[in-house]
Order: sequence, then structure tokens, then C-alpha cells
Amino acid sequence: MSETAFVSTDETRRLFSAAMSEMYRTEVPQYGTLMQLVGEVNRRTLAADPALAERLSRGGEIERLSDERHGAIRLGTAEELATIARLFAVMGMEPVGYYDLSVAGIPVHSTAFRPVSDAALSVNPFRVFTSLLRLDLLDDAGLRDEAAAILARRRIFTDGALALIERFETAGGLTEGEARTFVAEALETFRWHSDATVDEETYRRLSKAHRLVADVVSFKGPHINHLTPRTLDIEAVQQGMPAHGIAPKAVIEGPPERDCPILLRQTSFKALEEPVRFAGDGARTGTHTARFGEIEQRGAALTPKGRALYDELLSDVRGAATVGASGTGAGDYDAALRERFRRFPDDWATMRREGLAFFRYAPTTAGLDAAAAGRASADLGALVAAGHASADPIVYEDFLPVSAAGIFQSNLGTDAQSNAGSSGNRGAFEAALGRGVLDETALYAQAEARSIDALRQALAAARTRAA
Ligand code: OOG
Ligand code: NI
Repeated sequence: MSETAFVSTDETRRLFSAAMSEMYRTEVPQYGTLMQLVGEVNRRTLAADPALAERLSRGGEIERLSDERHGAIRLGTAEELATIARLFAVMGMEPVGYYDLSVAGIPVHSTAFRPVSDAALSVNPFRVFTSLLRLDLLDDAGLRDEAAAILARRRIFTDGALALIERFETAGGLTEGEARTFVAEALETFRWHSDATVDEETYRRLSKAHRLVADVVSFKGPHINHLTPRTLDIEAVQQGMPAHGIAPKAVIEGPPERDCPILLRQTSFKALEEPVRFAGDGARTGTHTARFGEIEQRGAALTPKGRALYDELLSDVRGAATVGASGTGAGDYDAALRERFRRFPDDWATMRREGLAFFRYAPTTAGLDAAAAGRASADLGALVAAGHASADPIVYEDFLPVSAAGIFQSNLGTDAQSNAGSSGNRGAFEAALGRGVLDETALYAQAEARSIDALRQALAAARTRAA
């Protein structure tokens, strides 16, 4: 009897990420243009900076770079969120982090589904920023009930996708054929539908409450609203966008340009105006702006101490300079950002010594030789100082709430920054999800600790072999 061979969840995710990219390229041609631009900039950056190329190659990041992307969707109900968690689990993706966007006046809260182990991340780090609409933040109780009733009627998953999720859960995996069918079925949930499920009058009322409410409630499914490639030089891509006929938002979100990149810098181009057909008599047509493009540059994951410093400096900047709806004040904002962030050390050695970022350690050849000769220190700092261990920053795999708010705003048609609003409700989000979200800081701390264990074991083994 032959055993059923299951494909790995990493392979299913890789297939899905490629299929999604293919679909989005057809739906939003500018995405293809941006991918090309990012590819060129990345090649140029690596050629000009051999040290960067070497560091990324050590961390397994070069191979994953051209396939690396994240997408975003917005869901309407608790049931949709709980089911999407099961769908992403088939691809080895788990919910990491809680993002409260209500602080910026956006009626959603979110998590990021992504792979979490070192090995899975290096196969394909595909992530999906997933938001859940918070109807509780709408003032109009009548509209709230109406929206909830509309959402309760829709089915965003195909029967085929649901059947294969169940099959995965009961059998413990999918065969290759099943995985391919699953990818095709799952893709349907993310597809754009130009037929609205509501009539024009309802669409207008939802839109008036918040444009995001109309985007979530009026359609058959949670269309993927952007797909973001990772660049190694976001300034170069931002500058290159207009020449390719793409208009970027006014400011790059996140930290300023630095020698040692931290966290995440992001910029996006404006949402497309797409034709839609409303339901109801007369089938009127109109337009809806939902889908846009974004690029990002990823840097080092910060420790709680580093993150606190980042948050403090960013909130200082936002207190001092505000960007207006049409991008006014963007120059002042950039200048204030650069100025305030001088307080954040910009060399890896200092950032490591001061405990601002997470690092991955590995023995060097010199380190193994020294260990064999009984000359390797037991102290981590001393090992690095002696060149006996390498210390590479761990890449930040997550998102930033203030940046995400800026991306939401920009794609709702304004560059205006907003700082005030209501508060989050993590308990309600996790109840809807049916589980807790993972703590991103703990994941980075574990990755660092694992690398230190492996380093110590490798040095001890070298010593034993020599003895
Ligand atoms: C998600 C916006 C957030 C990011 O990269 O921070 C985001 C959305 O517009 O649905 O994708
Ligand atoms: Ni994004």
C-alpha cells in the first residue's frame, strides 16, 4: 500500500503567492510595472553594495527577495475572519500581532497572517495584512444593522475551498493535486468583482459613513487591495515611479533613510477608479476606488527598547509637522523626521550593544578555529568583537500601525495625517478570530536565542573535535 504524500504548507503558500501575483498583474497592470522597477533597483543595489549582498545571502534573504510580497484584505464578519484563519493555516500562515487602526479614525482592527519559523520564512515569507471591519464604531445604529444584515448574507469562500480546508484539518495535509485545486479555489475569495451586491443609494450611504465601510460591505468578497514587493532602496523606487507613469503618495511612511535600515519603510500609489455595476432596478454604473499599489523596504526588527525609542521619535515628528490632504508640508515632515531620528544610533555595533535591535549570530571560520584551539570566549560580545561570531540584524517581518493608517488614508484619497480617534479592542478581535494572535517580539527574541544556542553548540563541537 502506498502512503499518501502531502506537500508542505510552504509549497502551498509558494504556489498561492505566485498565483496571487499573476492574478493581480492582470487585474492591476501598474503592479507589473512596479515589479519591474523594483527588480531593476534591487539588482542595481546589490551590484553596488557587495557587503549588503553578502549579509542578505547569509540570512537566506537573496533567494526569497524576488518572490517576497505582502497583500491586504478587509473582512466584514467574525465568521469570515475565523474561516480565513483556517484557510491561511493550510499555507502555514499564522496571525501575528494586533493592529488598532481606530486610533487613526479608521474603523478596522487587524492582524498579519504570515509564516513564523526561520525555515518557512526563507522559503517564502508571503504575508497578508488582514483587517476586520468594526461596525461598532459607526454612529448610526440603523446603518450598522443594515450593514451587518448585508454581510450576513454573503459567502466569500467557495465550497471547494471549504472542503479542502476540512480535508487539510482532518487528514493533516494536502496532496499535490489537492494543493493545486485549493490554490485555485482560495484565489476566488481574493478576486475583484465589479458587480456590487447593493444598489447605488445604499452604496452612497455606506460610503458617507466611511469609504472603508462601503468597500467592505458592498461587494461579494474581500478583494485583495494591494500586493507589495520588497525593495532594497525605496528612495530610488519612489523617485523612479513618476517616470513610469505612477504617482506615489506624498511621504514615505516609517523611519527616515538610514545607513542601517530599521523596521519598515513604505510608500504607495493612489487607488484606481474602477467601474462598478450596482444592484437593483436599472443596474446603474459608477466607480469605486479600492485597489492600489505599494512598495516597502524592510530593516531590522527592534527590541522593546528600540521600538519604544522609535515610537517616541515618530510621535515627536508627527506633533511637530503634519502633512495635509494634498501632500502639503511633506518637505517639512521629511526634514523633521531626519532631524528627530538623529537620536537613534545608526551603526549595527552600537545598536547591538545598546540592545535596540535583534540579531542572528553565527560562528565564523576564525571562530571555529579559535574554538578548536581553546581560545574562543564564552562571552557573546567578546566573540563578535574578536570576529569569532557574525551578528546580522534579523529582518522585521511585520507591520507598523501608524504606517498602515497612512497607507489606508492615502488609498482613501487623502494624504492627510490623522492622530486622534477611539481605542482598540483586542479581546473582541481574538474572540472573532477564535484564537489569540502571536506576539511578534517574542518570535524575534526566540529567533535570536536559537541562533545563540546554535553558535554555542557549533563552538563546543569544534572544541570537542579538536580534543
Ligand atoms: C491595509 C493597509 C495596511 C500596510 O502595508 O501597512 C498595509 C489596507 O489598506 O487594507 O497594507
Ligand atoms: Ni501594505
